[in-house]
Amino acid sequence: MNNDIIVAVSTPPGEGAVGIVRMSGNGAIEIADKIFLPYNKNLLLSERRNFSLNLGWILAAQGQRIDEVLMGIMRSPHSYTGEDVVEINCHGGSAALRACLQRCLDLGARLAEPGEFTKRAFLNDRLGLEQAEAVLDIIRAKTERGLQLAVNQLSGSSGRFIAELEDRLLGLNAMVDASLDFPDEVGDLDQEQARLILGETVDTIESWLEAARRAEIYREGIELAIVGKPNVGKSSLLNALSRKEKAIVTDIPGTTRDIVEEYINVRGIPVKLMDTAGIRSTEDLVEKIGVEKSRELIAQADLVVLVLDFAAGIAGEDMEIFHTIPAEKCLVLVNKEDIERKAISEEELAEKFSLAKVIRASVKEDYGLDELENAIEEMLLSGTQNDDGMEIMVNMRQKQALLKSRAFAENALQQVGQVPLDCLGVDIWGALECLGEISGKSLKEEVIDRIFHDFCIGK
Ligand SMILES: Nc1nc2c(ncn2[C@@H]2O[C@H](COP(=O)(O)OP(=O)(O)OP(=O)(O)O)[C@@H](O)[C@H]2O)c(=O)[nH]1
Ligand SMILES: [Mg+2]
Repeated sequence: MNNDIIVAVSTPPGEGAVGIVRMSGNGAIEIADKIFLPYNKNLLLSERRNFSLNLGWILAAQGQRIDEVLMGIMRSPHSYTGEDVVEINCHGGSAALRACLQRCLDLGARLAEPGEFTKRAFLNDRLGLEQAEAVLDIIRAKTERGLQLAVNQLSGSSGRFIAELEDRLLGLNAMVDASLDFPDEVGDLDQEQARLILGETVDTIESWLEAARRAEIYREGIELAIVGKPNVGKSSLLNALSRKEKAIVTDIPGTTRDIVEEYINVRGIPVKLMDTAGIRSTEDLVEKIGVEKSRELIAQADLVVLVLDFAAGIAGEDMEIFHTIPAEKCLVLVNKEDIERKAISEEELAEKFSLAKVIRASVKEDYGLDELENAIEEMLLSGTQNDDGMEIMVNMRQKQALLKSRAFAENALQQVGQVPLDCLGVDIWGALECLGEISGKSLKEEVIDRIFHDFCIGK
């Protein structure tokens, strides 16, 4: 099915020092030979060493020089796709790249679909499906931590977890089959053993889903809304956390009227900060709309930092805002700790916010911000222990497969001893099949097509 030669520009559009045209398929090196004039004229690319880089010119159909390039040769099966691959390193302007691409197309290659190189790597057994998906996560990683998780995945860490699980379930399935087919020789199913295996399976999938929740935070990031009364220092906080002068800061209450957004990295978690209009009842139409938006943001955000002001004290409005924030996503930051005359006492804080995490800070003096970052990390990852060794990425598709697999395994666990063996076998097999969807062993072709369509062209 993979007999055609595919080609695409693999580098992003725009100017750059280098741009790469990538071509894969049997015959790709021969096409490259037809458009290439090497400096060492005596050697064809097809006669060159594997993994060699060859300097020369790309030629137009009439023989004019298009660009000086480096041709990289990777022969099947030792290439990304498992097929013959040529990577043409052009200069990174779009004209040279396009002309080079066109030459390959003219000579019989066809334009690759998004993700088709990686899809071929999967179909040629160079990558497991979960590894192929990790390639996408690597491309999209926003922080080093997210990248690390994706790289773990690419190196096959979750593949090993799956293989272990599958192994155990296959063993159990064999036990069931044996008791079914040779009851006289093997005897009845060892129910205790069966429960043990199924229980372990459910537990493993459970901790896997837990790791998934963690990984999702690192991959997708979270939204954090900064709310509070006017003039408490919300915009100053956004500027301090992002180390930019992004939002306008003045001592006039009501400075911020629209939502100001900025992306930061908190201990490897991509965080979208959203500074809002100070919340107060007002007759000013523009400010009113801003206040309304702030209320919407509280509902939408994953975390909300309520900023109070040591100089201003705690007013009814503060408590009103506080009560609109769901407890599990609320952090209270009491700002302007640097001022002498404080209008908020420790007793007041303890009494009014007994259940919330309260941080004393001075944005001006850069005090308390570390504690805030710690608290953000802690709240996001709370309840997800990090010591299960499962440093893996799990995407939506894989998560669905895990949930289905767990349901089958749980069902089987409950039914050991209660139902005929062949019924039990159906659930065990169901759990196995769902695991196979993660590795790609039991996936239909159209599903595979969909997965790779999320990729960019040239990857
Ligand atoms: N002393 C002191 N002043 C601060 C601190 N943080 C902010 N301020 C001052 O407080 C005033 C208001 O700061 P902003 O960041 O504009 O406050 P805001 O909450 O965004 O205000 P609105 O946009 O009007 O809702 C400015 O004059 C800041 O310089 C702090 O930690 N200590
Ligand atoms: Mg502001």
